[in-house]
Amino acid sequence: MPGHLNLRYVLCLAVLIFSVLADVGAYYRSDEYEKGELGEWPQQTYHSSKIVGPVVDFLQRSDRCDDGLYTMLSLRGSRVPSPGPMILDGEGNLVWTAEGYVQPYALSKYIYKGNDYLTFWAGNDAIGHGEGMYYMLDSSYEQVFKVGAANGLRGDLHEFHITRDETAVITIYEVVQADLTSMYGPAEGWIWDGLFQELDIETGEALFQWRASEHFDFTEAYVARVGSGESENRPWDFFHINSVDKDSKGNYLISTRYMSCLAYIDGKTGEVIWKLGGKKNMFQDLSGGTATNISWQHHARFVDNETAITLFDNASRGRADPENISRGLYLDVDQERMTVKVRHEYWNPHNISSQSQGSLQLLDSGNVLIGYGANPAWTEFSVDGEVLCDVHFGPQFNFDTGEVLSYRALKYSWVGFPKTDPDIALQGNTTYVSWNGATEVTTWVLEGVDSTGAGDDEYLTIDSRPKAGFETEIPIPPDNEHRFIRISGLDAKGDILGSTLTLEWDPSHNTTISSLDVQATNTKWLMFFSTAFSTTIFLVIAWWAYVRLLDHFRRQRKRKQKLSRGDLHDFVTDEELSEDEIGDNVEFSLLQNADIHHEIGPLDELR
Ligand SMILES: *[C@@H]1O[C@H](CO)[C@@H](O)[C@H](O)[C@H]1NC(C)=O
Ligand SMILES: *[C@@H]1O[C@H](CO)[C@@H](O)[C@H](O)[C@H]1NC(C)=O
Ligand SMILES: *[C@@H]1O[C@H](CO)[C@@H](O)[C@H](O)[C@H]1NC(C)=O
Ligand SMILES: *[C@@H]1O[C@H](CO)[C@@H](O)[C@H](O)[C@H]1NC(C)=O
Ligand SMILES: *[C@@H]1O[C@H](CO)[C@@H](O)[C@H](O)[C@H]1NC(C)=O
Ligand SMILES: *[C@@H]1O[C@H](CO)[C@@H](O)[C@H](O)[C@H]1NC(C)=O
Ligand SMILES: CC(=O)N[C@H]1CO[C@H](CO)[C@@H](O)[C@@H]1O
Repeated sequence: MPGHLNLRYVLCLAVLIFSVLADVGAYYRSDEYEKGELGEWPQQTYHSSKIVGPVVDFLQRSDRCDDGLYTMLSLRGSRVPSPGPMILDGEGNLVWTAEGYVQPYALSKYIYKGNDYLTFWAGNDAIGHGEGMYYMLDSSYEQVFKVGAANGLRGDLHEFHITRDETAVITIYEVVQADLTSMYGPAEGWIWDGLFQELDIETGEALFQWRASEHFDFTEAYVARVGSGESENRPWDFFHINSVDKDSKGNYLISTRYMSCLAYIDGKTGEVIWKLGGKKNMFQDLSGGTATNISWQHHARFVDNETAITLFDNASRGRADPENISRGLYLDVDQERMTVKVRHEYWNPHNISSQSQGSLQLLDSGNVLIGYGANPAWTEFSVDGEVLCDVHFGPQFNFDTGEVLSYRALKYSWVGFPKTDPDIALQGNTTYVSWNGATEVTTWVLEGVDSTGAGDDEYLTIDSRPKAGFETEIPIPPDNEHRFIRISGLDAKGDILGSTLTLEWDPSHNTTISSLDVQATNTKWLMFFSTAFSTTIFLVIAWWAYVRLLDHFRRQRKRKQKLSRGDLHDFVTDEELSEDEIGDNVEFSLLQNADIHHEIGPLDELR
């Protein structure tokens, strides 16, 4: 079997080398990668873009994972210099990322009012939960919605889920006072209360709000209070809500990490209808305890018309401990009979124990995708638990260190038409092209003209290449005679989706230039010209003011002169002189008079 597998990977690798012309591409079962010899966060840079992309290591791969969907990560961690929501293709190549959304959580795709949106949270996550905003970008990556929690509260990172009712459910952590005597604490203690809200996305108003401390006993928590709860600065995080789903009946399914249970909440009264797992589990476990012994779980979702629940279980209770290995759970839940049964369990072949975060998604293909949260890994299983694809986006050597991670790992279809132009770089006789977020380009066409300022129809095709990875390389053929080149991106139908800037190519020089340089230079020139322009305007105004001032003093001088002499009163009155509109002619004539009569003497005395 190993021989057979090796051949398969060699073939995969060969295919990869031939199809990916510029990206480093993915690794396959790389010891170097997993030992951290390729870096704490293996990454790749590109010629045509300043973006830094990830490099993944496939530990296992099957064409049964090739469903055309994209992997959505919210990449962050101490080794990730540019955290951001991130989309990868089936080969592990970068498709899109955006800087400036820090720290990103829970990148997902939803259809909202008929349109596709990328959705995620970004904000301050320093305290283990967060204070930030919820973002929705459309297919051109324009930010269409930026929503916060309602009622003056701050939106937490753990959930941003769009419901079947086209509303959003989000989580909130709020510091409030609570009587902690049941936990041997102060009567006027402090807790991090766990809330969730259902929001109207357009108005940002809360349609429903629920608060854990009103419905759960503190004694149901598995997390120790010791060291917290005594002061407002150190509230006790007793509940730790981390997912919210809404069903067709208008009720909610929530997950509480520190009570190790799922709860079903009445959508009208907020009453807890049932609890699954934890100290007050209400279900009969038909799997002998294996369905209800969940712990520190995440991402609970109703599936199969609400007859089943999927979740990511055992984000172990402390630092990674091989004794408690994370598992995906697919549970049959009978809400009438109040029974629960394990339909499937999903185990990572490398026994990953994730102490936090994680996700489980049922895919349309029938496969199950698990994201390992605190650990940079995702695994795709067949529905009955066979491992199909096992992928790391950080070395195993560093697992559980928080150096590279993604809150959830999810797969969705996505079509992106960025508003930017594609980026081109030229190095010697080689061109490179990339277009952050453009999913529909299938072919890159190298085009040339003989002069700048040519119209689109004057460009002639020099060569073309199928799009490969994030960045595609196209050599300029030796017989090319066009001095100016650009690259256009074509979709499957052959329509042009966008063209790069035109660069000048000089075969006698080994030049290195990219559209980013040109844009930077343009920006510099723009800055130069705008600075020059504003300086000129300033000087003109200053000169005008100076002349006016000079004028004013001159007039004053003249008036005083006249007043002392009296003989000019016949020509100009005091009133006229005091008026601003006084004519230059009069002034001029006065000056002339003064000069003619050599009457400057008395003025010197006045100074
Ligand atoms: C709890 O779950 C684990 C993993 O599924 C299982 O091996 C174990 O037997 C369960 N414990 C009990 C008490 O049922
Ligand atoms: C889902 O279940 C409800 C009743 O529980 C039933 O009326 C409905 O037809 C089911 N829908 C599907 C798609 O199976
Ligand atoms: C493993 O699970 C047990 C409960 O079965 C729990 O008491 C223990 O703290 C867990 N260990 C870790 C390291 O999470
Ligand atoms: C994973 O754990 C199982 C038992 O829990 C063990 O048999 C297996 O060897 C472990 N695998 C690895 C890769 O450590
Ligand atoms: C580029 O190609 C031309 C021929 O078209 C050749 O003369 C030149 O040396 C090449 N330049 C580099 C940097 O390879
Ligand atoms: C062209 O320049 C690049 C870097 O600027 C260099 O890596 C490359 O070797 C040069 N090629 C030739 C043919 O001189
Ligand atoms: C697989 C595994 O280790 N499961 C553990 C998950 O957590 C529960 C509750 O703490 C344990 O009972 C299981 O053994």
